[in-house]
Amino acid sequence: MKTVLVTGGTGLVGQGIKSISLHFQNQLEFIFISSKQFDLTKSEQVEKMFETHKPNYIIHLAACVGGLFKNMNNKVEMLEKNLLLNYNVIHYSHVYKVEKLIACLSTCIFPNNIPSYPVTEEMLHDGPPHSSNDAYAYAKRMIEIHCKAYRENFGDEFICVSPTNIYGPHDNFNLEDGHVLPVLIHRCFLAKQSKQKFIIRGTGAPLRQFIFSEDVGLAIVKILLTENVPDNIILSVPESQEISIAEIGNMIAKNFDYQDHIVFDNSYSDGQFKKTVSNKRLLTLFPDFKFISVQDGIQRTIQWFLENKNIARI
Ligand code: NAP
Ligand code: GFB
Repeated sequence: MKTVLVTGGTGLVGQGIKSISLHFQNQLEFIFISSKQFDLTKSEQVEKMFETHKPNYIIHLAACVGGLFKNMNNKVEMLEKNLLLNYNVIHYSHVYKVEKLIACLSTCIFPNNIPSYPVTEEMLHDGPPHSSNDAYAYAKRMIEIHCKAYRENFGDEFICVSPTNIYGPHDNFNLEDGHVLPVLIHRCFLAKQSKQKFIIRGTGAPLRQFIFSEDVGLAIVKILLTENVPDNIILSVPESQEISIAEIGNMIAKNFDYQDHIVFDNSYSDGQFKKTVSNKRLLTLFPDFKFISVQDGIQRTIQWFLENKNIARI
């Protein structure tokens, strides 16, 4: 039985992996790590983590993560914490002879100005990312450079995945730091509770592809168990499922029966307008991969939030 250590195991994606891990219980023993056990920005704690668990595989999810406004307002923290913890995990994965490492990039780190969409994996370094999250983006891009260096110099199987906007149970619903989908769920809940307007920041025009956390978890574990995969794989729903922030807000409001109370506040930034990505490489690997629909995903996420709002990150 191979052991797979999941950094960031208590987060949105980590919990997504946990929810599908039973399907792989005959092949993998999962170890889910949180920052309370090991602070990965500290190299001595990373060494201790490897000494303690000696994992065969690493799924590296841990990161200082947030939505548009957290990225815009905390660039130094996003850069320094992510550079530190990514360096430590990748460096010591080599030192402790990890057989396979999968590290997480993101579709928001790709170049902002693309001559023609969709974005594909080869475009990663073809231009600067959107200014709203450039600090986070460059810290993430160094993961790809670092893994590539270990592949070229030592033949390590260190590869990356690039998820698009992820949502689901155990997300960060904090109104300032969270990503748009969980924030709009939380804000719509509060608006209805206090009979206030449901405010959606910006114009609502920007476009996104939203993927449910369990789909990301399943894709990552399937990639882990597949030999000779490409060194970077975008994890996204098809381009055809790209949706505007306004449409997402309306879908969320309809779940709360509150769609007549939506107001857009365009004094706030829209951030990146679009970042349409191709999932061709993923579907070439797994032609039968089925995605949970955004309608079902939103319903499940709202239900989780309502049942867990006392323990959720708000
Ligand atoms: P999340 O819910 O915020 O979880 C982040 C995880 O990282 C938490 O488990 C946290 O542990 C851990 N962590 C943070 N700082 C740490 C430290 N210093 N030492 C050890 N652990 C630390 O994030 P997520 O949404 O699951 O994201 C997982 C990965 O997917 C990240 O690499 C992110 O960049 C990437 N990604 C996310 C999205 C998205 O839309 N969410 C999209 C694309 C890519 P504690 O909870 O114990 O503090
Ligand atoms: O998920 P999000 O915060 O980040 O989405 P990105 C931002 C979009 O949602 C902008 C609109 O167009 C915002 O104008 N929006 C509307 C809101 N209301 C709100 C609100 O109350 N809060 C937030 N946050 N947005 C993410 C990166 O970029 O892309 C992540 O920040 C990750 O780290 C992900 O990499 C893939 O989609 O712009």
